[in-house]
Amino acid sequence: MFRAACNLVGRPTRVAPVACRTGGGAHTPVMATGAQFPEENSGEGEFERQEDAFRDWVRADGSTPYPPAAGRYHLYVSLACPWAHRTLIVRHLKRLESAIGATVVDPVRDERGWAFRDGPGHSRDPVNGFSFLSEAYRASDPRFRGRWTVPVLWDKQTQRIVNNSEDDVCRMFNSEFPAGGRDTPDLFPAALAQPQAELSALIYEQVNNGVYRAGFATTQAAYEAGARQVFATLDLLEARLADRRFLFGDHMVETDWRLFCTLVRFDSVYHGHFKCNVRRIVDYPNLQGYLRDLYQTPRIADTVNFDHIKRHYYITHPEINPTQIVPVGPALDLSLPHGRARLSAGGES
Ligand SMILES: N[C@@H](CCC(=O)N[C@@H](CS)C(=O)NCC(=O)O)C(=O)O
Repeated sequence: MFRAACNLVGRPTRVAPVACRTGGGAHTPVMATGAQFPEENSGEGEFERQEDAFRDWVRADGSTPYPPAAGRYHLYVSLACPWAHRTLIVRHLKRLESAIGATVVDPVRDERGWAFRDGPGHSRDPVNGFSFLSEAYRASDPRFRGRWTVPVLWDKQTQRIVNNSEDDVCRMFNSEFPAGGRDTPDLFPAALAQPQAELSALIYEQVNNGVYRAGFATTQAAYEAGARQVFATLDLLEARLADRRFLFGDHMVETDWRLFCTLVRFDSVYHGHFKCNVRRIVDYPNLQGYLRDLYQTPRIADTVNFDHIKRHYYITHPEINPTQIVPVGPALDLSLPHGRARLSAGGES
């Protein structure tokens, strides 16, 4: 099993000063333990995520070389990854499964990046026969030097990646592809555009990426700043959800699903592995009910794979968990009653 200090092929490990692990006060800089992703670590031990590199758009109006043809595009995802998970959820909610295929990678990633192999809940690549996701990146841009991330929206016709930003892919699935059913939800309603963009940005920064900023920090100060921000925002969201079923009222929008993708992983991996341990989601009554409510939305549970989630995080970040032992808990039951229907205009349902 891969246990090297650096998770990236040919990348030098940048050694940053790190504070003594005795608290967040006065620091005596000592040599850092290696960062999980050295090239995305600031001098202050903060994790600074790479930008998404492929940002072309599928457009229904013909303004790009990518029309929304059924069967033309394919999604490469990991069920462990919160960003990829959101694209899979939107694909489900918009009933695009038959128009857009999807292949799940092995949750355990090594220095070669995500791999396609047969196993429980993952498979070989039926579209291109790639062994590794890096092959899709290399085929699209031989000069690409970043991390080979999921999700990837692949175009079978031009044989290249159209887009690897989950935000873009979710918007395309919502609005550019003809939804596969009449009553699919609009996840980006025009009337909410501004407040939704603001809340989504907050949740991205402080929660979705906040847990990574805590987990991938290599100084005490950077960790504490990240972790405190996560809980300050969860506290705000707990209050917001006291009298609304979903973040914007009775109808779920994409922002709910971006929050869901972090909440559903929180008690299993972010609480322990990323040290976001002030509280668990089960300790927040409203967030816990809300998480169950979203989880119990038809067919969403099929997209949640705790085996992939736990094995990915605990095995794939050797800088954080060198033994690569995967914990047996926690015991979670997201199928219990959520008690949130009383908050809808229609009352119980
Ligand atoms: N596109 C996302 C990031 C996607 C991402 O980081 N995916 C992770 C998995 S959760 C990945 O594929 N990592 C591959 C690697 O680190 O080598 C964003 O910028 O917010």
